Amino acid sequence: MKNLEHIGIAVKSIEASIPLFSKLFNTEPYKEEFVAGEKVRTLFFNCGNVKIELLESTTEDGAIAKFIEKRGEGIHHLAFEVEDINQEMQRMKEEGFTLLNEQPKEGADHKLICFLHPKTTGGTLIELCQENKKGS
Ligand code: CMX
Repeated sequence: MKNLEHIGIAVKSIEASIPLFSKLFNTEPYKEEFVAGEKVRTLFFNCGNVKIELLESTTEDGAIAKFIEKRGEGIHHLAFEVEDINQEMQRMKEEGFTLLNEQPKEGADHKLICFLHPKTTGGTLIELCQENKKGS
């Protein structure tokens, strides 16, 4: 793993959350993106070297909607950048972590991503991500 790339925060409404997070980070969001495969709207803030990704569900049965229903709004995942996502996924698998997707998939912000099940990572949903050169 190279570095913490972003922190995902689940919110009920991105629109309603903008004033709070703009005040908190003392900056405006710089990008909004709809990720069809994940059924989420995302909004990004820069905070030093780390991005903050607000996540709003676009469906009632999506991962973010389910998370908020069970745990409320708040930190949803930590995303770590890796050099070679296929290699890191293989390593994680061999170490006994449960991958939530067997192949890297396309995430927000031109990234190839893979999630690890929180039950195998001590309770935190971890995302591996790598720049998707093809998609950028
Ligand atoms: N962090 C920590 N724990 C979490 C969690 C999260 N984000 N989401 C769910 N859990 C917990 C549940 O509360 C549950 O705990 P208990 O058994 O103690 O109640 C446990 O994990 C397992 O729950 P589950 O019923 O097996 O699975 P869910 O249907 O709740 O799904 C998860 C959980 C992580 C497998 C699913 O959300 C997933 O596949 N996530 C990956 C994709 C994703 O999160 N996409 C949205 C973001 C996309 C983006 O960033 O662009």
